[in-house]
Amino acid sequence: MDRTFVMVKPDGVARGLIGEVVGRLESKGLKLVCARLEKLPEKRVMDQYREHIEKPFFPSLRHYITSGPVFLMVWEGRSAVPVVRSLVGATNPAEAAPGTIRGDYALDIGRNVIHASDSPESANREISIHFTPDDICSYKRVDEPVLYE
Ligand code: D4T
Repeated sequence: MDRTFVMVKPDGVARGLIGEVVGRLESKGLKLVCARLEKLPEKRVMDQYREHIEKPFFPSLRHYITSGPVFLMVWEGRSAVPVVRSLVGATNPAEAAPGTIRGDYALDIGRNVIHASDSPESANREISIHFTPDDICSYKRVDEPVLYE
């Protein structure tokens, strides 16, 4: 099974959207295998957003992402990376389709509620920034036999 890293950002946590996000991914059939609520330390912000460090929006992104707790998760399921990206919607909520998380719950690219890995390689990298292998839980969902052919 594939894994992806998902983070409800400080705006999503402050707006009480953790349950909505978790509910949507659970309803899809994905399995939550790890989660933690915390304020991100500076070092992990730099690791998480390393490709954006030189970008003009990085200072405000860094300030905002450490402004309150985030909810970090690992989700498991077939094609978990593209499946979660499609549920999350376009980076700019103004362009995100209705029915997606950003399409339904956000207006501003700098307050877009959620992050999800954009490739299996990013997922592995991001999971290892925030979690150790021992943090990942292994269990069966009772609906697994009917979720997959
Ligand atoms: P994340 O990484 O949050 O899932 O977003 P995306 O993968 O969809 O988009 P991204 O990497 O291009 O952007 C990372 C992060 O920076 C914020 N951002 C982005 C911003 O505040 N202003 C901007 O102009 C851009 C491009 C939003 C997401």
